[in-house]
Amino acid sequence: MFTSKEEFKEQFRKGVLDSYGRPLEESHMTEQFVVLERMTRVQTSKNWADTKKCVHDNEQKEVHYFSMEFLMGRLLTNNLMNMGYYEMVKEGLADLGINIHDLEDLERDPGLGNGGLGRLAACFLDSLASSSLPGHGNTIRYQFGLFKQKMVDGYQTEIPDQWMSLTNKWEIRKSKHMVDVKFWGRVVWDEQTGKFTHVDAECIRAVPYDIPIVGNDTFVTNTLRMWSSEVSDNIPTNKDFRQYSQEVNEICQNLYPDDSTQAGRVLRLKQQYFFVSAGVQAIVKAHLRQYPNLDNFHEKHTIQLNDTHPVLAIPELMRILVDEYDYEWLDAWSIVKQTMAYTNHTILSEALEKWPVDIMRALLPRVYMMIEEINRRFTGFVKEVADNPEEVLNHVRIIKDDQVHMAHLAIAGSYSVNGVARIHTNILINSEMKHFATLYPNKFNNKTNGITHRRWLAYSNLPLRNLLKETIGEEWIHNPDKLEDLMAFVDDPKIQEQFLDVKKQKKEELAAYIKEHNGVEVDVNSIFDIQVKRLHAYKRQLLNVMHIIYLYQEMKRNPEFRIYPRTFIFGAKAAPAYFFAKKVIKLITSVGDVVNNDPVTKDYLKVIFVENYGVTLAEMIMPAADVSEQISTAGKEASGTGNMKFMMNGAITVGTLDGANVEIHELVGDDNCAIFGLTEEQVQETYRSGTYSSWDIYHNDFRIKTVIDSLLSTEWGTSSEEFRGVFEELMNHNDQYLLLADFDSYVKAQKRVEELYKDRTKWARICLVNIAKSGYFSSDRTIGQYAKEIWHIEPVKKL
Ligand code: 26Q
Repeated sequence: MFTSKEEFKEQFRKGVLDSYGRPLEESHMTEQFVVLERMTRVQTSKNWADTKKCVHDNEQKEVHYFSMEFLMGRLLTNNLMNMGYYEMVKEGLADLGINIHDLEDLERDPGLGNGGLGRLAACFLDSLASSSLPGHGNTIRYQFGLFKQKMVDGYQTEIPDQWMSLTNKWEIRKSKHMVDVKFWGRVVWDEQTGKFTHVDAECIRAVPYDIPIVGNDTFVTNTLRMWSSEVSDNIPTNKDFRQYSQEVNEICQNLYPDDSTQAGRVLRLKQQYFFVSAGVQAIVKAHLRQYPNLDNFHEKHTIQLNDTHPVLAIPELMRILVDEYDYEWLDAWSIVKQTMAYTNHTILSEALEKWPVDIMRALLPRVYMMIEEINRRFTGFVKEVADNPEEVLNHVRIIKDDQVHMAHLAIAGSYSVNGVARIHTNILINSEMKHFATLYPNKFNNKTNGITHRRWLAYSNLPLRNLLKETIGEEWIHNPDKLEDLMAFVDDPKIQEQFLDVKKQKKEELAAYIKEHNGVEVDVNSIFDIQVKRLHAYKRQLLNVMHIIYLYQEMKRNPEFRIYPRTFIFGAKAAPAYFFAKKVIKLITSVGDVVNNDPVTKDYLKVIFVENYGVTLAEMIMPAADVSEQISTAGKEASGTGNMKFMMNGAITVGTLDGANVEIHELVGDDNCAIFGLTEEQVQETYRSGTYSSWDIYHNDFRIKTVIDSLLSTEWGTSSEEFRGVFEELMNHNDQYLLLADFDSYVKAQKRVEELYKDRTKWARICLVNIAKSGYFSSDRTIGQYAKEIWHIEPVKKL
C-alpha cells in the first residue's frame, strides 16, 4: 500500500523488479501495466477487509445481485478515481517518464455481457459501493466474453474475445470457498434416512474468483464473485475422464449471445444452475459461519435475480433447506419467498425463457422435483383464490405444455417483482403479467433504471466535468440531483459558448478515432447523430437507415434540397445467428460506402459504422453526441440506458415514447427532446385491429416506395438480392415493428432537430437542460430505491 507519491514510485519500481526481474528502465509497457493493476488491487485490500468485518460485526443484511452478465468496463481508472489516488498515481508515473493514459489503454474491457442488462448490473455495483451499501455480484467467470466484432467487406464476423490474455490482476482465487455442483444422475428414496438422495450425479467443482468493487469516496468495498468450473474430487466413475474434463471446461467457456439457437441450450442451462447453485451454497455457508441456523436467512440476505437467467436460485434454495437442513416445505418456502426478488427486463414474448421439461429433469433431477412441487402447490393456491381459476391458470402455470416458464417461477417464488421503467412496469401489471398482478397485487413495483454518473460523466467527460465545476461545483458527484443547479446557467451565453466548445472537443476526439479506424474524414461541425446499442429488429436501426436513404435520394433528385451536414454514427453487435440483424449491419456499411463518396452528398451526409462497440468505446462516443437515437417501437424497449448516458452528456433525444424515454420527455419537456411516432396504445391498437398494411403505406408514400425499392436494386453497390431478407421483413411479413407507420413522423422530428441545431444558442440551451435534468437517471437514485423499497438494507457502518 502507498500513501504518497514518493511511496508509490518506490513501490512501483520495486514491483516491476520483483515481478519481472528487470529494472523499471528496461521494463516493457505491458509489464508496467500489470504491476500498476496489481498495485491498485492491493490498494483496495484494507478497505475490503474492513468492509467484510463491519458487515459481519454489525450483523448487517446484504444483497446479492445474481446476474449471468456483468459488463464492467475497464477498472483501472475507475478504481483509482473512486479511491482518490488517480492524480497521485498519474503524477508519480509522469515523474518516472510514463504516461498513465498509455497504460490505461492496455486494459482489456471484460465483455462479460451482451448489452443493457449486463451494463446495468455493473452500474448497480458501482452505486451500491458508492452509497456504502453492502451488495455483491454473483456471476460466471467466462473464459471468453461476448465475441469481438471484426468487419470484413461490411459484414460482421466474430472473433473470440480473449479478455484475460494479458492479465487479470483484479481477481483473487478463493479456493477455500469452492463447492461442488451436481448434474445428471437420479434421485432415489433412501429408506434409512427417510430422504430423497441424488445419486450417480456428475459433480463439477465451482471455484470463486473475487474482484473488489471500490466505492467512490467511502471505505466500502464490495465483492464481485465469479465462479469458475474445475474438475471435482468426486470424479464420476461411469464416464470417460477426457469427456468429463471437456464438459467441465465447456461450462465457463462462452457467454451466450441473446438469440435462442437450439445448439448449446443444455449448456446454457448448465451455466445457469452452475453459478446459481454455487452462489447460493456459498451464501448459506457464510450465513452458518455466523448464525446458528437458517431461520433468519432472509433477514440477512436478499438475492436479486437479474431477469430469469438465475431463477433456478429459487428451487435450489428450497433443495438446500429441505434436503440438507431438514426444513419442512412450508418453512423453507417462507424463507425462500422472503429472500428472492426478481427484475424483469423484457416484454417481448419470444425472449421469455422456457425450458423443456425433459432437459430440465434429466440435467437437474432433484431441482426439477422441487419445481414440480412448487408448481403443484402454486396451482392449488390459484384454484383457491382466483375467481376463474382455469382461465387464470392458463396464463400463470409454471409448468405448461412440457415447458418450465421461468418468469412464472420467478414471480411465484419472489417477494418483489419489478420492471425497469415506468411504462414497462405498467405494461407488466396491466397486460403481460396481469393475472399475476391480480394474484399478488403488492408484489409488483417499478424501479426505473439508472447509470453511474461517475463513469458516464465524471470520468469519461473531463471537459464537461470541468465546466460543471466552474458553474455548479462538484457536489453532484455525491448527490447527482445537484446537477439541477445547472438550470441557473442554461441561458448564460458564456456558459452556452463553453458548452459548445466542450462538445466540439469531444467530437474532435471521436472524429480522430473514426479517421484512424474507418479511414473517413468527418466534419466536427456537422450534427453527430448516434445510435449505439445491440442490433435488434425492435430497436429499429433500419428506420434510421431508411431516413438516411431518403435524405440521400432526395438530395440526388432535387438540387434545391440540401440538409444541414450530418454524421450518422452506428455501433452495434448482432447475435451471430441473427440473419436479419447482420443484413442491417451490411446495409448500414453499404449505404455508407455510397453516400460518403458521392460528390453530390458527401459534404452533407456521412454514415459511419464503428466496429466492436462496447463499454470502452461508449465512453468516447456518448460525450461526442449531438443527437441520441432512441427509436424502438413503443412498448418494446423495457427501459434503455444508453438514452440516459447521452442525455447526461448533453445530447438531445430523438425518440419514441418507449422505455425511459417517457421519463426523459417528462423531465425535459417537449422543447428539449424530439418525440415522434405511435404511442404504445396506438401500437397495440394497430396490432389488434389487424388493418395494418405495409403495402398500403408503400403505395401511398413516394418517399417510402423509393427507399424500399432501393433494397432490391444495385444502388448500394451490392447484388440486388443482398437485402431481399430486409425487404421481405418490411413488405411480406407486414413490417412487424411498424417502421413504415412511424417513418413520416420520424422524418419530421429529424427536420425539427435540424432547425434547432442551426440556432446555436437555442441548441446549447437544450443540451444544458438535458444535463441539468439527468441527475434523476443516476443509478445512485435507482439503488437508493431498491435498498429502501425492496432490499431493506442499510449503509455499512464503520466500527
Ligand atoms: C436468453 C436465452 C438464451 C440466450 C440468451 C438470452 C438472453 C441474454 C441476454 C436474453 C436477454 C438478454 C439481455 C437483455 C437485455 O439486455 N435487456 C435490456 O435490459 C436493459 C436493462 O434493464 C434495458 O434497459 C433494455 O431496455 C433491455 O432491452
